[in-house]
Amino acid sequence: MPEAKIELFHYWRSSCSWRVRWALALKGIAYKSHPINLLKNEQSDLSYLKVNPSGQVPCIVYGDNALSESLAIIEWLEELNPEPALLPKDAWRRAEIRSFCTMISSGIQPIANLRVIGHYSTDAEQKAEWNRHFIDEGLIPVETMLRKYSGNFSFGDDITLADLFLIPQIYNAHRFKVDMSRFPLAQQVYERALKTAACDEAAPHNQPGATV
Ligand SMILES: N[C@@H](CCC(=O)N[C@@H](CS)C(=O)NCC(=O)O)C(=O)O
Repeated sequence: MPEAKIELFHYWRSSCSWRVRWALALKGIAYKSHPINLLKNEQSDLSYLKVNPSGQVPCIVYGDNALSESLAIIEWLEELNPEPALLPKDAWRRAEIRSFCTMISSGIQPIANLRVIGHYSTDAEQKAEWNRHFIDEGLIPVETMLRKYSGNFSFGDDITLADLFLIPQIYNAHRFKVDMSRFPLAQQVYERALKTAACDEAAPHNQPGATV
């Protein structure tokens, strides 16, 4: 367990924040919550930029230090509290899981980020169509990987890092009305994961400020 208390800056509906909240819940690590309202542009407040110059969530503060980027945060949590393990012992399988996560964290999520779609259009339906298009396209290789690796969850029958990245992305796919009948394995894993306690605890509807 960490000696200092972890502080988490996050937004209830942010998929990247959900990844970190889920890892914290799985590893039983308590944290102090600092909601940052992205719709009120609080991520651009000077006070927050002093914590995280990238002006994005999530970010954690631990003692005198701050750490951004969900993958780096989760891998640090994994080293701090190795159980339950989010990555398997086999080095090649770990690399495959990281590859899967990166398809989502680099290939899908950034294209649908608020600052990207806000620059593209101010029209709500145009923005939704943009998200729908890129999430749909990005899920094609994800579903192909699931065909090879999935069991009850993305990689086999245990929750791994891969699920922490997949499930929040599928939540957003539903939000933007992606046709999930095209991605049956992703949908099955999503439904199963939502029933697990740690995933639910970290889910958007259980966060401060949630409006759904
Ligand atoms: N690569 C970063 C991405 C962080 C990110 O894009 N966060 C979004 C919410 S999911 C955000 O803060 N968006 C605010 C904005 O676009 O201004 C991570 O994995 O933590």
